[in-house]
Amino acid sequence: MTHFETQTQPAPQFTDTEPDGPLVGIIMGSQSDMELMQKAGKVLEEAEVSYEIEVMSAHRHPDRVAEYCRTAQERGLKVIIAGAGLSAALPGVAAAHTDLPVIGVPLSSSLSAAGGLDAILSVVQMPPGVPVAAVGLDNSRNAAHLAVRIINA
Ligand code: RP5
Repeated sequence: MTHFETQTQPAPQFTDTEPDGPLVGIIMGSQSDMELMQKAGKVLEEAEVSYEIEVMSAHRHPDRVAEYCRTAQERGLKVIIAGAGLSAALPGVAAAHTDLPVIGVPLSSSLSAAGGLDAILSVVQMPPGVPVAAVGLDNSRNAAHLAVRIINA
């Protein structure tokens, strides 16, 4: 039987980083996630860590997600925080397109199954080699705190 396993690659060296660009990218699957995900932005502001924030869905805008994540490192981002609800593919898809640390925030919504367990499992159950660090349901603030720790490590 053939065994496929993703290997972490050596970090590519970029020469055209934007030194004054944001360090954290906050992305989310829907505008309806914005209010919750802005709480991560507030934590980053308090920590004086620069960030950008944008709605892009793994299902509705797959090309935008791929382009954003593939260029994130060369633009100077250090961490991506990705929030999504329901079949929450965004954090995993982000991790598939970048070697940066990705922190997934499972979100609840009015359509959630089992109170948001659908999103929790979607974020947590990544295959070996494509890691996503998951925080608790709707806990975007912890994602920001973790991002700050990663940047300061
Ligand atoms: C997910 O579906 C989004 O992340 C959001 O949490 C949920 C509902 O999205 P909307 O139907 O409100 O756009 O993709």
